[in-house]
Amino acid sequence: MILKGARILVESLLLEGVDTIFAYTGGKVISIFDQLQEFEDRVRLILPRHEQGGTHAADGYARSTGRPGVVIVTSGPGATNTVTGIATAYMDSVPMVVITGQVNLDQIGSDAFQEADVVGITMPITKANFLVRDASEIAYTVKKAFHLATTGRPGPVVIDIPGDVQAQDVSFDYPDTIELRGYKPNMNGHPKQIKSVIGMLKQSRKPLIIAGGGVNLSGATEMVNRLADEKGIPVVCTLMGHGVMPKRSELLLGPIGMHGTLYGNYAVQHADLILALGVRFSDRIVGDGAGFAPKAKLVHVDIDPAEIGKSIKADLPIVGTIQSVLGDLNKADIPVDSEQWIRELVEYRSAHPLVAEDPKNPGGLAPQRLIQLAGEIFPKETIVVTDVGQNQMWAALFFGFSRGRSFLTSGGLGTMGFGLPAAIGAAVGNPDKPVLMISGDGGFQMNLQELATIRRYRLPVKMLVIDNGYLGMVRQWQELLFEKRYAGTVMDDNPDFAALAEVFGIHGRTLRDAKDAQDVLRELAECEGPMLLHAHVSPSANVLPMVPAGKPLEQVVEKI
Ligand SMILES: Cc1ncc(C[n+]2csc(CCOP(=O)(O)OP(=O)(O)O)c2C)c(N)n1
Repeated sequence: MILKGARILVESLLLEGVDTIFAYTGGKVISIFDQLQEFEDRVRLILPRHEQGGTHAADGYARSTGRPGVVIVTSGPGATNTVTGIATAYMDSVPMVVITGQVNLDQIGSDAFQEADVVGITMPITKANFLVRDASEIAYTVKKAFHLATTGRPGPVVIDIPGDVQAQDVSFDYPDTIELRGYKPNMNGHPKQIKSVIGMLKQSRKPLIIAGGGVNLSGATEMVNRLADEKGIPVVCTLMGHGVMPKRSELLLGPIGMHGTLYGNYAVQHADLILALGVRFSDRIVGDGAGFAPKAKLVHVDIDPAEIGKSIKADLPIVGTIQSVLGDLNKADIPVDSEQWIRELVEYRSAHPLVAEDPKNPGGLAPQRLIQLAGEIFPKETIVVTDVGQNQMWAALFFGFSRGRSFLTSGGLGTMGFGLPAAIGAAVGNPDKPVLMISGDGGFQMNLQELATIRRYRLPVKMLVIDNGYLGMVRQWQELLFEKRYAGTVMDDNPDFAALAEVFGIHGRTLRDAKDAQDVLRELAECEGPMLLHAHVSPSANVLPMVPAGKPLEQVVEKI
């Protein structure tokens, strides 16, 4: 069958099962859009208002559904606008395929109109990227891109297609298989290593599981739950590992690291055996590497061998999927003697609880309490999407998550402006689940043009904008380390976000008083369409406890 390159691309995407594409048009992708129009009944095209928004939306779609997000943008500025979104997905190992238009082959390198070296620019932030030089390569490249994006350690892949390649007529034949030399992710942990873990667990009196983003990405939450419950092993998580266990489980001790709970960090520092699952031990988790988990033997399970030993030395490295390793461990009869350890942790926890208030502003509207209330009011299947900053950490600490893929956040890159568009992607991919976006006043203003996208597709996203009049997380650092010199962090002249939502055709409400919080949050949870709640919270609230960067986990600041 002879087809044009643009048509081949679209047919290939359909054969990969793509039914949703986040796309923004332009000169070098018009022909692809034109072809997509013919398949309107099979592919939903979501048009954002900015390519960064579209890319974060595809990311939110992928994180929440487990299916790769697909993005199409034009050459030059269209492509460069996706860079932050691609880097965000790369840092958090999110499967994504980004298709960029490119200037014609003979114009490449000539500073042509809307030319940018996309392959060069995205090289360090993609799992792989390809410039397609002939239409006969399109089908194979698409097959390869989806395979790479979704297997092993997932990640974004870019396909750059020049305009004249899209117009070329060639014969179309979609490959059944591909052969990628040197690319063979190791799926199963070595039987000898599995035997060793079993032995180590039997001897341990203070075992601990650290669940990382890999647990969510690979859909292994149920398996971790089972292991923890059946063997009696307490669980802590990284920012990306939230949702690993039911929030009320006695075994769950919340997040660890810089913005972890006191009891989570205590567990790490006193454990004698740590089973780290899909964790990359970022500096935010480890603090001072030399003092991290000083008493524990470390078993590190990861699909990516490059992660093991990168920042923390593993006593027992296991390269494989969490499913395969936990499948083996769950089958094994392992008596773990951890009763006393669990009792110790429960006691420590009740002596050092999280406090959902701002001690500097008693009776004020504390953002911590607001988020805790939201966690009580919103249905348990809610997907929470945060922005970056204090709002993100308060959501992580106080909302309470019970299922995998229910907490979407930019962990690795820490991208302000992620929340709103990623919530759009989550809503597009999960029409049956409530989606709550929690954002700060600063981050919300980085991509608020996407309110128009919410309106256009009538996506029932609930938005909680936490306005503390500051770029709060940085203000917190200035309070702690720069003698309260609030350089460049004051935002006391924010717009009326509720009125702004109304301008976009979205219901908006304002909250100022703690006593109204319950009612207005209920309205947010129960209203049918999208709604924005602009909450004026206590400006002095801080994320506490916190471990300053590079310090051992014991050096906790409990009061600022
Ligand atoms: C794109 C981007 N620019 C700058 C930063 C640095 N940064 C991290 S948190 C933060 C403050 C966020 O303020 P806001 O959105 O109001 O949220 P809050 O911390 O008050 O909840 C800043 C500026 C960032 N993470 N991302």
